[in-house]
Amino acid sequence: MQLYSFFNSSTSYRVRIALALKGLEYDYQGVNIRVGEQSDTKYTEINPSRGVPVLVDDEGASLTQSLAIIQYLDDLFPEPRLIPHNSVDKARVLEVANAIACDMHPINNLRILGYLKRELGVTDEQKDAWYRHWVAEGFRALEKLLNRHGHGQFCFGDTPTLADCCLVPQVANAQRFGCDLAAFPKVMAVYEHCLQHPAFRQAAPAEQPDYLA
Ligand SMILES: N[C@@H](CCC(=O)N[C@@H](CS)C(=O)NCC(=O)O)C(=O)O
Repeated sequence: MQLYSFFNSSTSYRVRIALALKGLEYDYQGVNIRVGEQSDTKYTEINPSRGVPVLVDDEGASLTQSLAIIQYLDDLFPEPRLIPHNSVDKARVLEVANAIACDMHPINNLRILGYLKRELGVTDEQKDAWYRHWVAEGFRALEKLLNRHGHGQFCFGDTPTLADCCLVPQVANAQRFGCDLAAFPKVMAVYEHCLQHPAFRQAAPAEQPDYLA
């Protein structure tokens, strides 16, 4: 398999965690989204949405969208299972994953921040305020969800799920942007617990071949 990824892309990080949890090997193809490689003509043939990650499987099928990729991996390589079978458990895991992947990530994506600056002329301070505002909104909801329905040391239980694959990169991103996360102790406890797991450490930005300090 091949994974098109950027070291500090949170969506790539989600898939890297899933691959590491399942013990799957892959070729790492770095796409530097900081310099716009996601918009190179050759790459847009691979992903018309101009983003990472993309997974190319052993049969050559090219898949975009991190949650779809993780679901695909979970179907093909069910151990360890990241999306539970049981309907309620599955819905809880997807609830957290979607709160991050649909409500939080898209409005703070690189192209959105770039548009705010370039097209709407906001200052760096205003852009950072935008980022921090939506992170706080998102984590406020997540903190409540996890306190209500979470259990164990991961989001749900004593083994990681898709919810943890989404939570860790989102926290890492927020820390990179200097957000104060003290108001979200449950989110942070799950984050710290995940970081003790070897698969989460293997998937971390600093461990990737395209890492830039
Ligand atoms: N919903 C997509 C989002 C993919 C995406 O936009 N990834 C970001 C990196 S975290 C990206 O490539 N951004 C490039 C840009 O905004 O130009 C997924 O979950 O895979």
